Formats: sequence, structure tokens, C-alpha cells
Amino acid sequence: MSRYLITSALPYINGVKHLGNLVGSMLPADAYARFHRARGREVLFVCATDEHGTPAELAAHEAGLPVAEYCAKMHTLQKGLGERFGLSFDSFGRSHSAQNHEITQHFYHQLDKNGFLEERVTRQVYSIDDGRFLPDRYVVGTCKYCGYEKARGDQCENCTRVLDPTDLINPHSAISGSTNIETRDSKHLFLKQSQMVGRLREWIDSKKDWPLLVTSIARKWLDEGLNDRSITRDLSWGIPVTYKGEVRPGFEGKVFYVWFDAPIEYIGATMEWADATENNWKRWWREDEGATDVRYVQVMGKDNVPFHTVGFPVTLFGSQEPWKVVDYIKGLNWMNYYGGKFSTSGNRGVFMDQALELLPADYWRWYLLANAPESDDSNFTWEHFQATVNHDLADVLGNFVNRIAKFCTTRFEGRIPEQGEYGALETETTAALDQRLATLTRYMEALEFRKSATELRSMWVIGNEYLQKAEPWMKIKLNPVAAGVSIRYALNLALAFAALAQPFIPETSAKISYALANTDSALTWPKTLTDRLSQLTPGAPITVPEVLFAKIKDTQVAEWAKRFGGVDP
Ligand code: B3M
Ligand code: ZN
Repeated sequence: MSRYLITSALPYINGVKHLGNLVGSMLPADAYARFHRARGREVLFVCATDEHGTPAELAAHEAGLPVAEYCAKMHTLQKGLGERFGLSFDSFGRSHSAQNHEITQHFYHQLDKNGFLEERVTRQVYSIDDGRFLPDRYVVGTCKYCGYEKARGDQCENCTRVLDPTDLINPHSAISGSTNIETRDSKHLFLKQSQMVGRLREWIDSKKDWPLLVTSIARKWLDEGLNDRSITRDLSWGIPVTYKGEVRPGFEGKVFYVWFDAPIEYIGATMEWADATENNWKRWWREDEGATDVRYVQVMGKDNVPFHTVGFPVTLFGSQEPWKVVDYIKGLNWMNYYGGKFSTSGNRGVFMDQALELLPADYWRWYLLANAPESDDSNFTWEHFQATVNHDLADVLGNFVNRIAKFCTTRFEGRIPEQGEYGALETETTAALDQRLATLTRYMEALEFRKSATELRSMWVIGNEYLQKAEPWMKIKLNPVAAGVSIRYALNLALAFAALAQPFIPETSAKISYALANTDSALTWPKTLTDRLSQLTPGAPITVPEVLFAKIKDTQVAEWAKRFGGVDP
């Protein structure tokens, strides 16, 4: 496969995302996209803001803005933060875009035409004082099972029972608090997922290389029996139930359910990109237009897996058109904050904008990817963050690069030493590094970021061990040629390390590359280290990069723990 389509789960629009969201989809997807670009593959990396649904409406209401204005503003904010974190999206679209309206309505039409939709009348709670229907979770009251007074109409948080709004005693609107509510009939469109269980099971069964986390969630849903699901809502904010400008009769004032149009936005965002850059989006998405040679990889948190293994495939299959369907799903667990959840509503943990106030993106990127919640949940603490950054980035990588660049400046007039040949120590070190590189490449291909970070760190350690053995600082007096050889070797290693670290810490990699080679075009992924030992031209000038990573001090940790609440819940 020479082309890679990579999508990250779409961050929801209602506010700045926290580090748990970042490491749960966008950041690992970015590292993977960067890795393949560095290997010369053609990559399209797509993301967007997920803008519909009641939470968006309520967040806009709270911010005192019309919902369209709120979403436009939050999109710009999230887009800017993504850029500052080095997220290299080719497209960062909006699920509210005109393109997503068009393509979502197209799927609706296809599903309808193929008999996968059915109108059913449902009973919905209507709030007379709010002048609107209320989604189940916005009806609150007392749980009839356990007496908890703040139970939501979809589930009781206290006894965890799944509820219906009619299971609540003294039900009222979560929006206004009004008890002036009633149930009314409302017509909705149901997607007949139950007809597709066989096809879905066959498809999941064929994915032998998928992570167990993903297939087990998908199978659980299929085993429990797939209910037909309503894909429309009584809301004004969203994509209207129209086709070619005509509202479906009886669906005035209704829109598609947010989970119907959100995954379709992967396609919508590709269309947005194609329109803006005069590219052909179908080449990535339609098998009848060349997408058969695309490998499509999705990255997401585990809670999103059902919608991508069941919901979205049903839409694609049901269209009976040759759409590109996902080839591999990378599902992630949670990263917790001091053993509890990062929480947007609870304002718990560190948010993307706050993180960048404290330190540049690469500190966070390294820490998060090196501790990605892959095989299990992982846990953020300030002490662990400090220890990781100070060791891996400052002591191991930063120290290696700065030491040799400085030495080259003071002892070799800032030029790559020209004399002498590599010897046994260099050959031996290169062999050890090449072994690691092969493993690292395999892990990156498999989207195993934690293991990749471990390999990478080991390579940096090997670089430092080399310097200890080669001792250029000792040799410079009696054997300056030998000292020059090891500095030339180490500088070439530093450049290769920058190339390998680029998916993790792109800004730092570029800094190293500019300092040593005066370009960033050297940051391609090496096949072997052996290929990279003469990349720097002997005699060419280098500069010393500014300190790459400053150590995090205990006083900073104390201050941040206090500010963000770093104690076990
Ligand atoms: N917006 C994730 C969330 O808000 C959801 C992902 C959509 S992916 C199509 O939890
Ligand atoms: Zn209860």
C-alpha cells in the first residue's frame, strides 16, 4: 500500500480539549501520519470538529452566543491549538460544513432508496416552558429504583441503571428546571441495523490483525443483538432531513442525530480539503475512483469504537455504493489524571491551551505518546511527567546533541571534522542501532507508540554510551583525528535521531536538523543507520542549537500540582 488515509476521532465542539482527548486520538494519529510521510508515503490525514447535538446547543447557550456563531468560534480555537501542538492535519474540517450537509443527505437518500430506513412514531418529552423537545439526558428527576434525586432520563448515575424518562419521579427539564413537561408523539427515522448483523459479523471476523480491545467491543454489540436505531432528533441545530432541498414530509424542524453525521464528516472533511486545494476527494474514498490502493486507518478512544465498527459501516454498506471502509482501527484506553478521569464538565486535569502556557508542545507530545494508554489505562501525574521529561528529553537526547555540537564548535571551529575513518567502535554501535531501528519501524507500523518510544529512547542511550567509550573530550589532546572521527559520527547520529524522533517531537527535530544540516529535508525515515553515517558533509559548518529541553524543577511541579489539583480523588 502506498497511500494512507488516516482519520482521528473528531473532537467535540464544546470547549478546549484536555490532554486525555489529545492522547486518545489526535496525537497518536498525528505521529502515525508523520511516520508515513517521513517514509515517503502519500498520506491524507483528516480530522474536524464534531459540531452538532444538544451539548453544542447548551454550551452555546451558556456562552451567550447563537449556536452557529459559537461553533465557528470554537472551531477556530481548536484548529489553532491543534496547529500549536504540531498536529499535521491535511484537513481540519467542520461537521457543520456545506460539504458534510451534502454528503450526509446523500447517504440518507441512498439508505432510504435501499430500504434501510423506516419511519416510526416515538414518545418524546416536550418542555412547554422551553418550547422544545428534550433529549432523554436532559430530563432529570428522582430515580424510581434507588431514590437518587439527580438521575438523568437515560441513566441513573447512582445505581447505573439504564432509564427511560418515564422512570423518573418528579421529572423536570435540565435546561430550565421547569416541571411543565409532557410526552408527545414524534416521528423519527430508524436505521435497520438489525438486518446487517450477519454482514457486520463477517466483516469483523475477517479482521484478524485488529486489536482485541476493538474486536471485543464490536462483538459485544453484535452479540447483545443490534437494535434498529433512530438517526433523527427533534432539534433545530444539525443537518436537516432533506434531499435536494426538499424536506422529508413530517420532518420539518428535525435534524440527523449527531452520531449519524459525525463519522460521515471524515468524508466531508476530505471534500472540504479537496475544494480548497483543487484535489480529488474520491480518489481517497471511492473504490471505483482508485481508492482500492488506499490503506485506511482510524484512531479513537474505546468509547467511540461501537460507532466505528457498527454505526458507520452500516451507513457505508447500506448505501450499496463502493465506499472505502476502514482497514485498521487503533483503539485507545483512557489516560487518567491522578487515578480519576480527566473531565471537561468537571474542569479536571490539564487542557490543551493551559499545557502550552506551561511548556512547548514537544514536552507534552513526548510524555503523552511514551505513556499512551494502549494496553491499559495510563495515569498522568506531575511527578511522572517531570521524571520522564528530565530523563528522556533533557538528560538523554538533549544532552547528547548539545554536548557534541558545543564540542564541535569549540574544538573544530564549528565544522564537521574531516579527517580519519570510522573504526570498530563505530561499526559495533551502528549494528546495535540498526537492530533497534528495525524494531522501532515495526512498532511504528503497528501504531504501538509506547513501545516505539521505548526503542527510540534506547537508541539515544546507545548514542550516549558511544560517547563514553569514544571519549572525544579526552582524546582531543593526544589524538585529535580520533576525536574528530567520533564527533563526526555522533553528529550524524544526532541527525538520524532527529529524523526518528520527528513523529514524536517535530519542532525539536527541525531545530536539530537546521543546526546540523541547515535544512529540515534530512528528516526522512532511515532504512538503516548505516545509510546515515555520512549524511553531514565534512567541513560544512554547524551551529549549536539553543538548549533543547530545560529540566522541570521541583518548584514548578509544586506550583502546577497546586494550580491543577494534583492529588488523588
Ligand atoms: N465527538 C468523541 C467525543 O466527543 C466524538 C467522536 C466522533 S468521531 C466521528 O467523545
Ligand atoms: Zn438509581
